[in-house]
Amino acid sequence: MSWFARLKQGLKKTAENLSKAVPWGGDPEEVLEELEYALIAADVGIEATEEILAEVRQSSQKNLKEAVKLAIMLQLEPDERRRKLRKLGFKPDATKKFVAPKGHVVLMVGVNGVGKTTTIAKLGQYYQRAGKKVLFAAGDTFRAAGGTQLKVWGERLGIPVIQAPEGADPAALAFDATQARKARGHDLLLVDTAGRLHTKHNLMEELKKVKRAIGKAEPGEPGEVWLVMDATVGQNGINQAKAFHEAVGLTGVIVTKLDGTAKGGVLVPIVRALGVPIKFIGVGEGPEDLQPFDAGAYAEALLEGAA
Ligand SMILES: Nc1nc2c(ncn2[C@@H]2O[C@H](COP(=O)(O)OP(=O)(O)OP(=O)(O)O)[C@@H](O)[C@H]2O)c(=O)[nH]1
Ligand SMILES: [Mg+2]
Repeated sequence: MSWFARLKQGLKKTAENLSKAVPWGGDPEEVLEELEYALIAADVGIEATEEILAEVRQSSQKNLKEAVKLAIMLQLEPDERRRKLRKLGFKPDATKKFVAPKGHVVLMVGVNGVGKTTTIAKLGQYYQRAGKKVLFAAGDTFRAAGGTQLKVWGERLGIPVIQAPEGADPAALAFDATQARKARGHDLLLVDTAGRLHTKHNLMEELKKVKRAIGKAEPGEPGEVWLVMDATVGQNGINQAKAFHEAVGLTGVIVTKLDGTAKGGVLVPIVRALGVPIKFIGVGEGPEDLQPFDAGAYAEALLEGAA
């Protein structure tokens, strides 16, 4: 299956509402009314939905579907690109783009069960295929199974894993792993952390300490702090995301489990609330199901996805 076919397959549940419930080709006002409900049902959020409708109404594009694709894409792009895109019109870029991390250490954070550990494994494979020498740090020292899970992935992929005994200080492990990366000459260190609720003060403090420890071992690192979010939680995940952003300063978001939800529009309010780009999306459990995020391909898949 091609990359784009996989994306369409993964976004099918969300795309179904947008392409089926909306009477494309009918009376434009009726189309926009149905579109409004469909976008809200997809968890795009009321504010963004209103902006999308206003953008479509102002558009010189006669084809409503194309105008909607551009409006969705504009919601997800950084400001400078947004201005350019508005001039250019909708040109989906369904080519796979490479996501180059800043620096050498990526810290992965998020609440329990969102997909952090499996995403690290998938990212490990992604960067390995791009020719990078990857190292994992099993920073989930909270549960013995957390470290073992990453160890198994590491063995399968041929990626070494820095581990510590259950209950060990995750900040000490992160410090150790960051030094080891430099000493061993690996290009990229992916640091796993135990899942935690954003409301648990001591656990959020622990996360800050992990980040500081990485910076002590190597100034300027971690170059990236990525929050993993579960799309099935929809807009309820936004307050969680804000709390993580406040605590550790996110540089990117990875949204997983888009295949399991009709709320795939949630990417829009996430970007609005955090002002942080989406780096990858997960559209299934397989390693190929983690894809670099491309707003154009996403908008295209949402509007053309469901058969
Ligand atoms: N369907 C689907 N499942 C996914 C996706 N990403 C991850 N998962 C599944 O989500 C489950 C939990 O994944 P983990 O990686 O263990 O989650 P975690 O965030 O590390 O969990 P904790 O360490 O307990 O906080 C696994 O069964 C994964 O296969 C996705 O994009 N789609
Ligand atoms: Mg985990």
